[in-house]
Amino acid sequence: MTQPKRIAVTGAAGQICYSLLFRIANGDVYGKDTPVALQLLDLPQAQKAVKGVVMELEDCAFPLLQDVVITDDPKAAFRDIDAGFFVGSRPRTQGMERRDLLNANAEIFRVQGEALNEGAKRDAKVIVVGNPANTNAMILAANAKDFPTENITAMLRLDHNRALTQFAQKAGVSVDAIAKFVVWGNHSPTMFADWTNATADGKPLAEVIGDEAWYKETLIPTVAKRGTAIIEARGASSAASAANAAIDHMRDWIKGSDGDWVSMGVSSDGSYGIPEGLMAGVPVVCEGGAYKRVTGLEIGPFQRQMLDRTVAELSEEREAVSALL
Ligand code: NAX
Repeated sequence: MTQPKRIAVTGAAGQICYSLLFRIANGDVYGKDTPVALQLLDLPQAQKAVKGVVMELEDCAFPLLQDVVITDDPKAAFRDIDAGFFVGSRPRTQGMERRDLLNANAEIFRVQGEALNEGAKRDAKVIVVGNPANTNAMILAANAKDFPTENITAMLRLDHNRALTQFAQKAGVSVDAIAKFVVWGNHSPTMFADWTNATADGKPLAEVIGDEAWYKETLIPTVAKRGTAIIEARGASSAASAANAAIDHMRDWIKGSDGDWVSMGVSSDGSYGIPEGLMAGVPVVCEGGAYKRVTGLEIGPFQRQMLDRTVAELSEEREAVSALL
């Protein structure tokens, strides 16, 4: 059998991982012909819970799952990895200011960036899910000095997928009929779900739906507030859908996106007026194990206003954690 792909997953005892780990072990990222080994990181107090999850993984008898490591040491977790899902992060607790939350997470991702730098394969692909995902990914990249920054990405795919279904329902088409849609900016309520170039079965989506007021007043806020709506309905934050989005993001990056756009948080090259180095959601096309930014798009006044708003928030976050960059 071929060598397994070694995959680090942080926050392994958490609720997203309770779905994510089983999907990875089932071959949903690398495919049904590629064995995998999991390197699971969580805090010391969560080690027992991780062991419980691993017992359940064993009880699934996944043919592709060759090895599982459980650790509270980031260096052990990231050694020789081909991929990393950075899900674990510090949640906001009562009375905690946004700046404190940013700083607590910045410290976690500083330590993990150094460990990634020390042990991971240089072509490892990394997705940051743990919030604030974009800024955490930026800190990770800044502290993994010999690791290629383009291999560190942040997850916007859940927002992307959420919007696809809303559009498909409104347009009366299937989700895979929709192409060239993107969520720009920060994974936060300022994100910009942009249908400007989107098509449904090859026709402009805006014409198919024919209701700009719905797009601006319903779609954009619905997608932005979807996480809160899930918490209100379920009593817990998005988990299976977040895991699914992480799988989609990594699978497309590895296997390709068939020419379609997907939304990924990547380190800005300065295009579209997004300051260089910010980890911002942009449209990309994945092919041959790499992503390429979609370039040369014209940005209209409404797009500019929405983009500037989310980029301003990313700049503020960068400012708040500047000591660790
Ligand atoms: P949980 O609170 O269920 O699990 C988090 C796990 O991370 C816990 O087991 C905890 O012990 C662990 N952890 C904390 N600090 C750690 C560290 N330094 N090293 C390793 N593990 C650590 O959260 P869950 O619902 O699984 O969500 C995880 C993260 O995803 C949160 O930050 C959440 O806000 C974020 N999300 C991001 C989304 C995105 O689209 N980018 C969407 C879903 C989700 O809200």
